[in-house]
Amino acid sequence: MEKSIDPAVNELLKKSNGASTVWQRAEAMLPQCGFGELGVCCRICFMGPCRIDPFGEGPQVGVCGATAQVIAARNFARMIAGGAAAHSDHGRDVANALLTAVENPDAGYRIKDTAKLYKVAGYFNIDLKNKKVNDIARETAIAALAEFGQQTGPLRFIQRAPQARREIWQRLGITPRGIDREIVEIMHRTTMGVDQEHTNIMLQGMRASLADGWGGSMVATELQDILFGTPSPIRGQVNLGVLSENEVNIVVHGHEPVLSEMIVLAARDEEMLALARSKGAAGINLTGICCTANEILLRHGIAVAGNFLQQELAVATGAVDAMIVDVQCIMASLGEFCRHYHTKLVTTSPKAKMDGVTHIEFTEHEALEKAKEIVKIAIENFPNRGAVDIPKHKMDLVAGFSHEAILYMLGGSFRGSYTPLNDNIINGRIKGVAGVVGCNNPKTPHDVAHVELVKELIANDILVVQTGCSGIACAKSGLMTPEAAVQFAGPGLKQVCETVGMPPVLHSGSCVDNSRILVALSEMVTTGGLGNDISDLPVAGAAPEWMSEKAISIGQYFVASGVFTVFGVGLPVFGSPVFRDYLFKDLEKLVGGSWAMEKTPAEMAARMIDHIRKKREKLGISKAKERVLYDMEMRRELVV
Ligand code: NFS
Ligand code: SF4
Repeated sequence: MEKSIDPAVNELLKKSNGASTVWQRAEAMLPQCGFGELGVCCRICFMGPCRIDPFGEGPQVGVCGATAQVIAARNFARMIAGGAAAHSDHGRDVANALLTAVENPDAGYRIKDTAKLYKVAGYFNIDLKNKKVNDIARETAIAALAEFGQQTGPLRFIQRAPQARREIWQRLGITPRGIDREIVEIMHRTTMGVDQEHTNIMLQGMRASLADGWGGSMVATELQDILFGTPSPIRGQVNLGVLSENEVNIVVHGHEPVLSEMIVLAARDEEMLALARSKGAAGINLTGICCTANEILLRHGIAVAGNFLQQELAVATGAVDAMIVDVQCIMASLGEFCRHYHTKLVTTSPKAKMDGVTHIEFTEHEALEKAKEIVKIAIENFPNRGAVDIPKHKMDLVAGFSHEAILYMLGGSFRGSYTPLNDNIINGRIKGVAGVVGCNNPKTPHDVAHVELVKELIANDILVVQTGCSGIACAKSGLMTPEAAVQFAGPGLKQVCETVGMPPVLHSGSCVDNSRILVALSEMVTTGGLGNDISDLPVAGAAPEWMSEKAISIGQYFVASGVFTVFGVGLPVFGSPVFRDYLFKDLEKLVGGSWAMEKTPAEMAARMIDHIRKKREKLGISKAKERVLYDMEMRRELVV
């Protein structure tokens, strides 16, 4: 079987020049440790490492007496902590950049979306009267930063959730208090000899995940919109074919637009362009990998070179003059990989260095200056290019579906509203909405599950909203063009897409932008007609090819927000039937959402479609209503 559904990947894999790829290393790793894969390996203290025998023959408790469910729950909660920390620390950097924009205009940051600033300031109870934009921005940045170290809650953005949802969190005692506090408390409760009840461990797991989705990630998304603009529909291109033969290719890879936005400015700078021409290049071609690519795609229409599993292959084209990385999802192999080609790899974050790799520290205060310094490295490296092998494959897409964009697209710019969406769900043209998100994983053929799952969903009249590497996967397969509705969508969804002129699959951004989906779901509840909580909505979530701790945090905050969420590949919980059943069954009684795991896209789709059907039945919108013509008899009965 081919490694990927993407021909660009399969082509480049055939011609490796000695640098090992993620697929080769994955194969060399087989067989992988079964205890770890099942979630029942513990190395939290040094009486261990301990493992539970899933066949019931060997040890059933660790040296300290920890059961399988305690070990699995602690591991799971720690994954949430890792993921929530990553998203939230990103949010913190954005808040710092907003503060920098106010205090040091020379740094290069500007406030782009004042309407959003006023709105966000409102959530922080900042008085807007008689204040300058800069003062409001300063107060907003300081208030956002305070959310991280806050000791008593609730986090301010929690107020955006439907009341019924907030009451559930209140009752369970899982309303997040402070972003950092919830993450630290997981680490405390899961260290040796503290919380020994899987249900109680997971209450904190849920609270920390909510501090991510409705906290750190939402701070990142909203403040990025203030600084760099709220996305609206924009055309772009995707896949390795976007690399240029005759221009300087710069690939930004990682997550924080605080860096990539400045590279965008620097790459368009006249002085830089002139320098590029002086080296024989026709210009500067900026593209991206992973979520930082999604960020600049949504705001500038800048091309995406690929998703997570394509990072090495971008270098293997021989056409990348510099790859600029910041934080998260950057493979440790890149340093060695780039040594096989002319590509200059540059790390930029004080939090993320790599052995033997050039480091240019990017600071918010000298943002634009540093960005130019980095762009210069790429330009200087252009003449060193050897043979170039750029696959032809690339695809058009329309991206930029922020919650606000969906609002205006459906309701018109003067009366933005979710009413048309809700109406179309109620009348059954659209059966429901699915969020399909997350990573790639070499354990499963690249992009296959994303594309097949999403095709199945839209064929069943389910509108799909995407973020992250999953969004890039479906964009490459042509699912994010308005024409895709005609080709792939069911009759009802097709009709809606054609009327509005939108694709059946909406790209909403990076992984922190999953917070946009939370806001959209809340808006659907508020708009009315679909119940009074997120758990009443005919919606479902999926991460078909996940690999990162961040995906677990995202999955958990969707579940804790009331959404049925199915993961592919596997989940490290199957070594404890008790903990597995807790996630897959018991949670639904607590929070109205639950986890599931299915190996194939067909099974994932079936579970999601079934869930959406059940929710429609419960809402009483499952059957098409027949129009009844009242006769005199019936009218009389109505009056009585
Ligand atoms: Ni999300 Fe984005 Fe991709 Fe997975 Fe990594 S880039 S933050 S974690 S691999 S989707
Ligand atoms: Fe083993 Fe318990 Fe230590 Fe974990 S905490 S390594 S189960 S002794």
